[in-house]
Amino acid sequence: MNMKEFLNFINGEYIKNASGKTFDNRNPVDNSLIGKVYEAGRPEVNAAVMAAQAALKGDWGRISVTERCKLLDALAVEINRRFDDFLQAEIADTGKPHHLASHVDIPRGAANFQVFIDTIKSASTESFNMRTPDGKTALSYGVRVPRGVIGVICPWNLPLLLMTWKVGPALACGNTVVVKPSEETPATATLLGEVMNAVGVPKGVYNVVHGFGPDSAGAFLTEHPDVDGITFTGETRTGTAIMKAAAEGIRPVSMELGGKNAAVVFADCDFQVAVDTVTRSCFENAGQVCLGTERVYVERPIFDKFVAALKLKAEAMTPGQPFDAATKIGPVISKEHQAKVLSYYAKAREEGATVVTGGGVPDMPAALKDGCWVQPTIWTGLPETASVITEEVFGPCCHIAPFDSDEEVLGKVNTNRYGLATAIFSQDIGRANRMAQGIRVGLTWINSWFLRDLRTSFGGSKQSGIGREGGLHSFEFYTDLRNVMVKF
Ligand code: NAD
Ligand code: 6OD
Repeated sequence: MNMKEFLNFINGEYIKNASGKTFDNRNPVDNSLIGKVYEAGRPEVNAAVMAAQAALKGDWGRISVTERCKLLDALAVEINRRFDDFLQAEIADTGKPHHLASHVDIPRGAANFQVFIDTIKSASTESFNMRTPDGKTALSYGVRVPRGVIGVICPWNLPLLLMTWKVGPALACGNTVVVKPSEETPATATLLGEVMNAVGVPKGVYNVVHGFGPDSAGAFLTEHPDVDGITFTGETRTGTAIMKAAAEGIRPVSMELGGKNAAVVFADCDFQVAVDTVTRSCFENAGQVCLGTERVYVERPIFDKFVAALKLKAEAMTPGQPFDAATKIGPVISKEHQAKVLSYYAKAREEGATVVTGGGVPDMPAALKDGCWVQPTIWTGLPETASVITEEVFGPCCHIAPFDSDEEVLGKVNTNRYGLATAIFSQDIGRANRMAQGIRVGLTWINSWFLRDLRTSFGGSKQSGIGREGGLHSFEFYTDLRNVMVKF
């Protein structure tokens, strides 16, 4: 296989770096080398930010909303035309099954540009008339202007989807961006540069710098004084470091952070819907979805039946090659993450869990033995203070506990520092809605999970984030709202 090179994309051109420093990009399916990535140092990050600042003052700053929207549409069309290139790149970086990448990651990567077209075209602002003390009139109105250069820092779990979820609205609002993809998944952000050039997005509007966090491209970007705002998706601890960097110069942040999400399954649920959906919310993308469930609370009358049914589902999650139709689950992202997930599996045992299924590494064929595999895992019997009930594992695992009353389960669900998402299963819609309104999270699904309407708000409460993205909510971060008062 040809060794690939992942270059930085700055001012419309692919460039290496001044330092000559590279790092490996590996395929988590078998840990094979995909290629080398050129790490951006301060000179490259500075060049990217300067290019983004210049683009704001150039053609991009002058084009109309209609022209911007035509480009957004063209981006979506071109991503779909090159669907297979994006698919191959995303799958090589993440090892995720073909059915998942082709139904979720890549289509959403395109949709994230299209969905903001209607929103930006119809976005309005306030205006008020008033009488002045001297008997004249004053009209006061709001104008939204682009915030400027946006630093976009992304994770590895849904690389194209989560990156375009920020770049789409940022460009719709007239900003320019410097993207720092995860060091684990550099491919699709790099490829998107070709798409930008192909459809005629002006140079400097979209830039990509590769590297790590501290003392690398991530920190150089977030510390850069000419970055006007930072949007971040990733771990809460990293978000804290980025907020500290953003405090210098009082730059605004948008934070999509970690979660420790619960599912609440009432005895009156549609049992099959609950089992099928919780299977997805626990194990899809090998449990590496920020919205995924790691705590399941089941009403006592159906507890044993539910545990048995989820066990069967977990055991049917066949691991394997992404393009094999029988594959239901891929590897986790890296050897480092595999070790982290397995350390939680060990902790759960030490803390007294009953291992219902899984708990280790699956037996894989020789060609995949070096991959980053972990078994889908279910525990019961732990106290609410156990590590795997309080801390985010970000792997294919969950603890299942019984409950006896709405108050009890509400208390347990809310006793966590995170507040990202919940899934509730009940056929009593009143009860499910009362529960939903009492849970301190940004997102609740009733009888479903990860069902998205991109016009609505997305984001976390408590330590799961700051701000909301999606639809008009994205404009709160990606624009600066100014007020003009005219006296006449
Ligand atoms: P991470 O925080 O380790 O890394 C995310 C990005 O931040 C990477 O690009 C990394 O290089 C960069 N980074 C790390 N340290 C930095 C620093 N000091 N300065 C600037 N950049 C820095 O997260 P991850 O492991 O890539 O992703 C998994 C985490 O992301 C989980 O906690 C998950 O819950 C969370 N996540 C949240 C959402 C959401 O919408 N709330 C979505 C996806 C993932
Ligand atoms: O669907 C989305 O817009 C979104 N941001 C999903 C996040 C998933 C987290 O892993």
